[in-house]
Amino acid sequence: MPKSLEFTILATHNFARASIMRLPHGQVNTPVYMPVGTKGAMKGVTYQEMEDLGCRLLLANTYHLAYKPGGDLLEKVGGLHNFVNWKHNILTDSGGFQMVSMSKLSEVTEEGVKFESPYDKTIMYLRPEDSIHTQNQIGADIIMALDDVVRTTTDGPRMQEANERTTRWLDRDIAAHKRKHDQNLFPIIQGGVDPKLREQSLNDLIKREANGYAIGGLAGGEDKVSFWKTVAQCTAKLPINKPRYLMGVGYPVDIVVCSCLGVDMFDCVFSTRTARFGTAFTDYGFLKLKNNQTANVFEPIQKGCQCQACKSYTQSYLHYLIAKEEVACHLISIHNLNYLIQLMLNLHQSIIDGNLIEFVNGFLKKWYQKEG
Ligand code: PRF
Ligand code: ZN
Repeated sequence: MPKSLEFTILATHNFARASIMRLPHGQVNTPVYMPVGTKGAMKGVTYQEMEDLGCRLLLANTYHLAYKPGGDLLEKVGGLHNFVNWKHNILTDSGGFQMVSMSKLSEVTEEGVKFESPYDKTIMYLRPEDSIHTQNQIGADIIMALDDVVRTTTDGPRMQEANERTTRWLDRDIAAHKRKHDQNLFPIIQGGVDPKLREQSLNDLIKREANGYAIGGLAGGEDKVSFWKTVAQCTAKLPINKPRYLMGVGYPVDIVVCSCLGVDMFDCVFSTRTARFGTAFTDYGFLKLKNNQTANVFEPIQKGCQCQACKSYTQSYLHYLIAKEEVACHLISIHNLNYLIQLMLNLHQSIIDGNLIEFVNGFLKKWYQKEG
């Protein structure tokens, strides 16, 4: 039987790695950015467009899909791949993060999480067994453990409890997982920015010998130095021959730095969310297309960008369009996704070509220097 995940490192530079990850729905080059289609749809972008952009691994969320259309319906149609007609890979987050993002509507006990729906006030229980059962029904290529997530800035006994509970829940996840042959369950390292708690989480989770690991509990308001130190502590200890996924990180500079620290996978809603507010990624930092100055710029968002928006339209036209038409958000989303997908390809290739240092220097120099 073929393995559900094969991870081949092609080249390294210090901690950075360029790899090929083979999953049940095809091959993915890493480092990789995974666009987020929380509810089984990308906001304003079709799956065909995602494929054309070169995306081979997308993220969806168990909590939202369990609510609608529901695990039973997805199982009936043969999983989310069939339901949305996406032939490449999918990763589902467990719903753990919603404990933080929807904390006013959730309650955590040793048994699991109880959510009140923000839509119709119905109650949903998400125990480790429920999260895994729903993720088995959804059928993603990588599924995530249900973790007890607390705000990064929490400390004291609650952080310790969350850490230890995440390990206890992982054992319940592993016991409940029915599709080990074609779905990879990734544990999530927790422990906030406390090195001792991280160490404990790393030791406990590495013992469970998963096919890959996630670094959770970051990008939640901690300072940059603690963030980098914690990422470095995790990548130094995690098994070299398995993929590492840093959850919720998608700011271009963070992706570049953390790839250098040995992270292989990233996800974040930031690229598409910020696009809907009219902000585009460029080599020179963020470009706010709502800004009146762009009305007189008859050039694309980014010279040389091969995306649909840049090949066809000027900043001036996009600026004009934003006030009137949804299609502007669509075009900027496509540009931002293309930007990140190309950034990842460049990182991958520069590690292989042995010029990561030059690439990172060039990237940072431009990012922190205004054009012109
Ligand atoms: N756990 C889960 N999903 C997440 C995170 C986490 O810690 C983060 C990090 N803040 C983003 N998404 N399950
Ligand atoms: Zn573009």
